[in-house]
Amino acid sequence: MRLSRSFLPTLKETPSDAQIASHRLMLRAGLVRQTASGIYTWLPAGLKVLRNIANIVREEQDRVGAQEVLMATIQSADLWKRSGRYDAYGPEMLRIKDRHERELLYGPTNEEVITDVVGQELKSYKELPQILYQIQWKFRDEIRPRFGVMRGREFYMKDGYGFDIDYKSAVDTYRKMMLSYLRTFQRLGVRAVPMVADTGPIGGDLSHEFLILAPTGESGVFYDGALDTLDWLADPVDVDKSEDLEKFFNNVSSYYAATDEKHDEKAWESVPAERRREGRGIEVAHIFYFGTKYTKSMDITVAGPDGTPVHPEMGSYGIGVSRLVGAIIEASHDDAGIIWPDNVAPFKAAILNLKVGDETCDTLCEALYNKAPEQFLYDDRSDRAGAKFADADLMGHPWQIIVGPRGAKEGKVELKRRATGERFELTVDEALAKVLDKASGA
Ligand code: 5CA
Repeated sequence: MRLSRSFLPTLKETPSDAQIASHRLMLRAGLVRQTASGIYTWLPAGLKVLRNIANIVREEQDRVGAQEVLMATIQSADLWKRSGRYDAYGPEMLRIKDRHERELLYGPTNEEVITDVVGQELKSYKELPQILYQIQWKFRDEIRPRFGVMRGREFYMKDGYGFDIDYKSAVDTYRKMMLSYLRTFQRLGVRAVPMVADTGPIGGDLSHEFLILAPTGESGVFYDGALDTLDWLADPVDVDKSEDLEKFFNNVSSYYAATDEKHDEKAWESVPAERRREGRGIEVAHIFYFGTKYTKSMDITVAGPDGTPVHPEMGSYGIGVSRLVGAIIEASHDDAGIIWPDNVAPFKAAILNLKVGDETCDTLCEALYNKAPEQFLYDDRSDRAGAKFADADLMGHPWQIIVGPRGAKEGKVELKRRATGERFELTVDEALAKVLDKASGA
């Protein structure tokens, strides 16, 4: 994208109503604009980030055998009356009436819709297990929307639902999802630690939340730093083997990790002092096993092996995709701006033309830009170099390719790595190789 022609409204001043770094930076870097309390419009660069995250989530869901669907945002109140949650859910649910006075609602979560759809189609235990997921907008009328997209009212969530014939199979599904989440977060360039959690209004008795360490997090967290060193992308877990899943789960669970609500000082003391990580965490995902809670209340059965009807066992699996944009920034920024992990960044690199109008600079920049126009943000504005550096740092591109008249004459550019500040003098081809190689996720 050419900066001179793009809609990337950056702000020099810090917006006064934004209390935390990610909210300030998302506004300043032109990622989002608020349209009503807790409701945002995603601008071009912000939407790219949201899509990059969603695509990684999708790939890792598919990898463990989950199948993508897309449910409507608007739901019928009747379904929620069937499950008994219509009254229980309270004022967070946005209730709507259509022109025929029929009661509708904007979905805060989708257990009822998916249980109804699946229940109508499944006949036999042979069709199980099934894992279905979607990436879709949700609405919760939060009493205090705050911190920008971190606690919005409308937000983008990956919600997945597992259906199994018995407890053992449901636990396998739960463990598959846990692995898929750990892989997802690692690919996103952040560490999210799974911690045993309460199940709240979703219900059930096995649950973990995943927290990213950041000073502005809403929960206190304590965990064994050894968890940060485990490489889930290299771990050869066969997700079709129950023993593999069990080994994986026992390994994760063997390390201490707890939010302040569940913290156990005695167990904590058995973690070697140098490995104790203590701080605050942002909940970016939550997984629940809740057995037959919905299949019973909504009366969904399949024929079991001996022909008698069985209520399938369920779990639900959420990732806060829009919250992750804020959480990643909380975990990865400095005074100058955002530091995007490679796989999440809206652009792999900014090309900074320090002397627009100089033929050598212009020609070199154009040639570079045309190699991968969708991956680069070409700063072709005739602004001062200082303004370009500041904007590139603010927007957080993993690389800056700096093109000045002296280097350009020799076919050289300066490459800056945003995360470390390292600088390299390189030929155009060397710079391209470095930037695009990193971009492939290697
Ligand atoms: N039905 C289950 C999982 S499918 C569920 O709704 N779980 S949840 O309530 O924990 O939400 C899943 C994730 O959505 C949370 O971990 C959080 O990351 C994100 N989330 C929840 N509320 C908000 C909100 N108000 N703003 C932004 N993200 C949110």
